[in-house]
Amino acid sequence: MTPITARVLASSGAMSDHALRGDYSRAAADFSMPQDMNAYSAEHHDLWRRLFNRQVALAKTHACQEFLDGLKDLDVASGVPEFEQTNRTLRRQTGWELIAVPGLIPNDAFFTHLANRRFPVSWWIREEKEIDYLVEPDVFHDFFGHVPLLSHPVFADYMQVYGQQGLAAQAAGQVQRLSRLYWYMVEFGLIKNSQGLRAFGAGILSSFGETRFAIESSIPHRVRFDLGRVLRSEYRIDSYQAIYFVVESFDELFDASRADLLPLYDELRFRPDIPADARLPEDGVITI
Ligand code: HBI
Ligand code: FE
Repeated sequence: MTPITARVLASSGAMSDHALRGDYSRAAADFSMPQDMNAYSAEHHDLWRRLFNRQVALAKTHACQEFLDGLKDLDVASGVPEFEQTNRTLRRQTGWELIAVPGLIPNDAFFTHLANRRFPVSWWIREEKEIDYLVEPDVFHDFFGHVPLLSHPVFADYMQVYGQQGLAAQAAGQVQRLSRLYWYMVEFGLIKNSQGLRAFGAGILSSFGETRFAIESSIPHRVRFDLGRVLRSEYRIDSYQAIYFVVESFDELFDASRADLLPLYDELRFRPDIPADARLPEDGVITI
């Protein structure tokens, strides 16, 4: 395992102990790299189209309107998208831009990019046999899952604040607790509004199985968003979530999370972590 891989694994925390797939040797110091459109074969574009068409069909009934609105502007049904093409629109909409990266990158690089409105997108696409599940984020997870909401002003602001909070959390030794906010909201967040219960998390919306599970199944625990509960809640990286947190609006997520979290870390310092499958009496249970 090369030193860089060990560093990424050690810092990202969320990854189990396996070598990363990307070729990190070609990335710059900030882990960005050129997206080589010639690197995608006809099979890769065909795989993108099948993944895209399957998820778009499901998103119509399972994703929040803000995600659908963002997706509509992207025009990426025909194959693996060219990030620079998307950037021309995205920069104009919310000042965000996509950068190609080899895969998961160390927290400090990740937070620094987000704090500067740069979203890291893994350039490679999964293999056929991984169509339903893969451990590391590929271009379909990062682009289809995360990019549509970067055109939504409140969510775009929230993602930049998260990057700034990440850098502050590193200085305070609180990255593990902060990373749960990203995990449970940016990756696996649900929203319940006049439309009903809908998904906005990228980890949900880029997965056929988890999109249906998160919205339709009676198995998971769904609770009202509570910042302290999220920061203390452990999570699973290799199965559907045991718990999903539900906001009523992105304003709620932004308002609750934009405050300086340092006092909250201190308040929670001696409160133990909560197991992923725990159901607490004070949980605001959301029924479907
Ligand atoms: N790197 N490329 C990439 N994408 C992520 O989503 C990502 C990452 N590194 C760290 C990370 N996410 C999370 O562990 C942070 O929220 C801490
Ligand atoms: Fe993600």
